[in-house]
Amino acid sequence: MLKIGVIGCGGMGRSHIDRITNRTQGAEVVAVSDVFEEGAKKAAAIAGEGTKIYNNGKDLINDPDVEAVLIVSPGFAHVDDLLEAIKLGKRVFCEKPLCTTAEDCKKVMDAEVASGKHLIQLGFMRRYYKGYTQIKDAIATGEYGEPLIMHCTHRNPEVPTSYDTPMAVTDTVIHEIDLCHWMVGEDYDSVQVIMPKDTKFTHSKLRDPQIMILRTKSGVTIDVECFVNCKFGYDINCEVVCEDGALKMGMPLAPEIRKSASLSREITTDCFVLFKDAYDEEIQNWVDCAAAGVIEGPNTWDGYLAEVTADALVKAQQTGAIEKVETVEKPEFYK
Ligand code: ISE
Repeated sequence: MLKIGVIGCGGMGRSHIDRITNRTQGAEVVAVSDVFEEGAKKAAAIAGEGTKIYNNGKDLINDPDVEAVLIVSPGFAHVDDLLEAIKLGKRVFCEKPLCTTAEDCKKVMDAEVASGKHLIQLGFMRRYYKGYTQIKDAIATGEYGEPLIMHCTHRNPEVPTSYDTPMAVTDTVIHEIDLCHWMVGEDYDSVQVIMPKDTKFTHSKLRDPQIMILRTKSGVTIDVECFVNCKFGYDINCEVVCEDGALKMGMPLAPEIRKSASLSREITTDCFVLFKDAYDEEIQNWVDCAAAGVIEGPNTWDGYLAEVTADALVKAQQTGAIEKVETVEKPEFYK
């Protein structure tokens, strides 16, 4: 049984605690921490009697009963806990982002490389969604030739009024940033953002929709429509155009309904409904891999690359120009 400590007991933290406690094989939550006592108590109650409660991440990481750490605190708080866990050689699952600056991501990456052990997995759960894994597996057969173009849409029915223009990158398209480079097995060269006409449902601090364009080092060109007040549903699509065929993600299974002279199929409005199995799968995979001492999912390099690419996209939102994605050389350790 892998004994896990969870840092951050908000909605996402509690959802992971429920997942580990009720749907994950070979793991249990033995400790939780949060600066807000009430949240920590609620979370401990999900994990069950005897769960230890801390008010800071450092004490939880240093608890000898905690073998592995799940970090679900706000992004700006990740860096210190990641460095502490690396110091103690404890395995970590860290929700996106790795850290909120490229500099902090690099610090964490350097510390992990120096430790000589792969310890950190990032919470980019879309890599576990069947729709995407089917396309990635199909590309890997070689039957369709090289990928050339990707068309993606990332639509949310609506977002809170606190959501602003940069968040379209840092909260939303951050998923495609990780997913697309993983699908084609390449890092990015440059990015650009085009702002179409705004929807009447947005406000002065949010350009919506946006079209983001990412080019990989070999020239694969990816367009992502990000539309977070689309109103009609949580609608995620992806098509990879290859030399010998085009691969489009299937719609999630839902019955086609014929009624009153029309044909319809439900689109969910909730990302946790669409990606429920993917979340379960990513945590189970992390637990299984922790037992075997490996990381199969997104790693610290992926977290660093996502942060640097996101910074370039936020810059491109302001300049309208093509912006370079400038990373350090990928360490041998992650190749
Ligand atoms: C949210 O944080 C997510 O991770 C969702 O997948 C994304 O669709 C949404 O736009 C984000 O705010």
